[in-house]
Amino acid sequence: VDTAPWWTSAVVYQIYPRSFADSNGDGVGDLNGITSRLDHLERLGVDVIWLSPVYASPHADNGYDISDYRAIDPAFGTLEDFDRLLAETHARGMKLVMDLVVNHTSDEHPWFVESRSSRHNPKRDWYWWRPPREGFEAGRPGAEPTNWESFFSGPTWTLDETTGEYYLHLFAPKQPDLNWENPEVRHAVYEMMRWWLDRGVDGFRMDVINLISKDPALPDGATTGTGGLGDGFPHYGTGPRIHEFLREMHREVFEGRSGELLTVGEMPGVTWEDARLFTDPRRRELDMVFQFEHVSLDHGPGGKFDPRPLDLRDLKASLGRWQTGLGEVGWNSLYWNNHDQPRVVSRFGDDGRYWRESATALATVLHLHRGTPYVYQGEELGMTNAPFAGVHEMRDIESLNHYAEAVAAGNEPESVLRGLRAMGRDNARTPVQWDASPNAGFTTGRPWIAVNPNHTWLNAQAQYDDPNSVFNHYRRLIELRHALPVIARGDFRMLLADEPYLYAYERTLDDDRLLVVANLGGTPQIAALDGDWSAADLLLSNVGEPPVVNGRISLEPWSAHVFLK
Ligand code: TEU
Repeated sequence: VDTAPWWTSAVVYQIYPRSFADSNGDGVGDLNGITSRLDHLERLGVDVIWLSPVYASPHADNGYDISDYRAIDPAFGTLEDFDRLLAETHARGMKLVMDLVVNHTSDEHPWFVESRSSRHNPKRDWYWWRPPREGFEAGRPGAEPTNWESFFSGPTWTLDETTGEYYLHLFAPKQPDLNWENPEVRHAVYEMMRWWLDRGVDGFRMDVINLISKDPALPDGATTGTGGLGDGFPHYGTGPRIHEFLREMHREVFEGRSGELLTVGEMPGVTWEDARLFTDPRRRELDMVFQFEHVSLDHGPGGKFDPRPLDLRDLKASLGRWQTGLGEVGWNSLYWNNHDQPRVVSRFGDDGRYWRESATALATVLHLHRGTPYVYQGEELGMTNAPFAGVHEMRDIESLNHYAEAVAAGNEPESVLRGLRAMGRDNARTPVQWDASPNAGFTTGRPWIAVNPNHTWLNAQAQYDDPNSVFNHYRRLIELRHALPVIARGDFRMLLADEPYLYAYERTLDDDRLLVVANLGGTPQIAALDGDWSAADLLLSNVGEPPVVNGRISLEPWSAHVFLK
């Protein structure tokens, strides 16, 4: 009997609603736009949709700043539109997972409006309020209660004049952190989660969920940050009560509900050892987590906006470690892209000469690992980074803040821009390219961020009927996971770990052996493998059958092959 959870053979598709499809011509994607494009997802064959936030929000961080957890933002539609999208998704046999952003709210959420109104308000303790540092006058530099640097530049504390105290925000000042030490906060969150599950949603992707437990002593961090600021991560990342909180959430929200739900925790800085604890089914915390190790390997000495070329051996060592670490207990999420990462074909592939080959080779390598693959909108088309002319074409608060800070600190604007062009989050946020028409079929109005000019040839319409397209390659990868238990559940063994351009591994289940071998570089390679693969079935290739003599397989640039024997 197959007792593996349903999500071992499932593939998730992430929608960033603002950039997916606009139904009313205001230049911003919306729920009805998504509903109108569900055929695309059905055709691709994905099992689950994860919807980035669609709740009421002032949009300081594109919806990751929520002012009402039980309302749909008018920019995206209405609750009625949402219910229709959910029903249509279910009617097509797919599930829908919501984004849960509960490390922080918007500063415009009524909870925070009350909390800031006076030191004695009953909701005061729902957020992190602290007086200025001993001996410092409120508002002066250095008066912040800790030296922590925000993810979006500057200190993590903002002074509120009303009460003369500071509040904590790990992200923007418009994203105050909730105080999870307070049980009222936790139970308000659980109640809201039950409300959405009762409405029919199929689970949650939990935003920065490993940051919710802070060390209440709030110690300073080592001063590594810009302008004398410090790294607070050791004091809020995977903090002292995180496992307790997630177990409580599981008990209060998920216990006794259908086993068909999905929970995935987004966890910057998480190690595989922690991840194994979070995803050990006996501990009843989460189904899987998003880790960040493999998308940090190209960060340079100056951080993410100072990128360096990826060494493929580092990538294999990292992903291989996670495969092994979560091999017996726990479960991996597999992703190259999301709304926070540059496009993978531009980042780790070749978006010029070998655009199609590198997009499909990278997809092949990722999808056949052990774990649940996530496809980010447009990735299935091989969408690329955007050619931003300057910062005036960028929209993301992280990029804009970083630019202002780095230029004020005396850096050359052109060199700051280089980092943003390579690594900025807006690369992932340009509209989905549906067809070759002026706004790529995304909107009839003026898009909130420019459409990539390459939509004239890179678009969904051009790929549906082309058997060799990136889209059809993703479709076949998804089909393979559905069809073959060895992909869903087989063991993983990395091969040729020291080869700088080859990515090869074996999956085994009972008598089945699956071989994935890819050349992730622009020159021909030969993979010398143990055993004879010449008689094995070629299940999938992005360039056609390769010459195989016993265990020696000749690989064209950016070719990827999947064998079964
Ligand atoms: O991201 C959390 C996170 O740690 C980073 O990926 C972040 O996007 C940033 O790039 C750090 O350099 C989540 C959401 O996915 C992101 O969109 C939000 O901005 C953030 O949390 C705050 O809610």
